Amino acid sequence: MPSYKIALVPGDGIGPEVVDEGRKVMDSLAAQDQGMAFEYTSFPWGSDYYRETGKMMAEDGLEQLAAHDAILFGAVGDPHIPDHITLNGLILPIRRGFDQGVCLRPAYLHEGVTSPLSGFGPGEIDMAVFRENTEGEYSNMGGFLYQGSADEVSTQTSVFTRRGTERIIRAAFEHARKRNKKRKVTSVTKSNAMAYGMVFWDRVFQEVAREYPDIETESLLVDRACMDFVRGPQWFDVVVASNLFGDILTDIGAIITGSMGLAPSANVNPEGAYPSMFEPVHGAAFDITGKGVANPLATILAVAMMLDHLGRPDAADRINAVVEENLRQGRVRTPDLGGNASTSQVGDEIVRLLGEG
Ligand code: GGG
Repeated sequence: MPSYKIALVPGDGIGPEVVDEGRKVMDSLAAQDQGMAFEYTSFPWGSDYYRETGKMMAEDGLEQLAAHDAILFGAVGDPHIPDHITLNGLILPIRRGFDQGVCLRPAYLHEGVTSPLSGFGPGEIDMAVFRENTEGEYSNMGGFLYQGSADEVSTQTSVFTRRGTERIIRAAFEHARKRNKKRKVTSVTKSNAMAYGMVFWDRVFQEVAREYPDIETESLLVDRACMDFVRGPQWFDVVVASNLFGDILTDIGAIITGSMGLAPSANVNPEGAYPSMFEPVHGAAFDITGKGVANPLATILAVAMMLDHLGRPDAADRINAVVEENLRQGRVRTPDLGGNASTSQVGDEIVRLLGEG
C-alpha cells in the first residue's frame, strides 16, 4: 500500500488552523481507503520559531523537507516582524531551493458561491493562472548603498532566465491542451516599460507558442489584464505571468470567485527532483487568527492538488466533488461566505460528505 510522506509546515496566523483541517481530510481518506496511507512530519517553523532562534526555519530545513513526497504549507507573516523577513526566511527559500518554478493557481466560481461581480453563474469564471515562481521580480538580488544616509541608494533586480521563462510558459500551454476548454493562453507582462526582461518574456512566449498551433494566444500588459479580470473574467482560460504579476492577478482571481478562502495553489518542481509544495493562496490573516473562523477549503482544495500531483487523481476528484457539494448545499460555511460555521465544523462536514460518497 502506498504511504505518502507529507511534510506539514503550518506556519503563522491562520496557517495552523487550516492545515489541521487539511490533515483531517487526508486522515479520513486514509481511514476509508485501504490503498492509501499518510506519514506526517510537522515542522514548527515560522514567526514564533524566529522569535526563539532568529531564523524562520532550521538551517538544514531544506534537507529535512527533502525526505518527503510533498509539503502542505499554511501561511507566513506576522504583525510584529517585517514581511520581507518572514517571506524571505520561510516560503521563498523553499520555492527557490526546491526549484518549484511552476505555480498553478486555479480560479473557479463554484455553484453556491456569489461573485462580487454581477451576472456570473457557476463555472462562468474558470481560469488557471500559471505564476513563474522562483525568479523574476522575486529573485532577491539587490542591495543598499550609503544606507541610512541622505544619499542612500537601493537596487532590486528582476531576473528572467530562458530556463525559468520557457518552463512556465510551456507548462501553461500544456495545461491549456490538457484542460481542453477555451484552448487559449494569455501572457501578461509590462514590456512597454520593462524593455529587457519582459521583452525577452514576450519573445520566449512567441517562440513556445509556435509549438502549440492549436492554442489561441494573447499578450496583455498587466494593467489591462487587471482591468479585464474584473470586467471580463470569462474571456480568460489559462494565464501565464511573472512571479509578481502572477501573485497580484491571483488575488484578484480569488476575490472575484467569492473568497480568498477558496483559492488553492500548487508550487511544483516539474522535474520531480524535489518535493512540490501545496498551500492556500491566502496569507496569515491576523485579523481572524485564533478565532476559529478561517475558511479551510482553500487548504483542502490544495490537498486535492497535492494528491493529484502524487498520482492519486481518484482521491483528488473525491475531495473536489465533496467541496463542490458543500458549497452547493451552503449549509456549513465560514463567515467569509456568509455562514456562521467554524473552521473545524467545515472540515468535519467535508469528512462527513467524504464518508457518504
Ligand atoms: N499561504 C501563502 C502565504 O502565506 N502567502 C503569504 C504571502 O504574502 N505570500 C506572497 C507571495 O506568495 O508572493
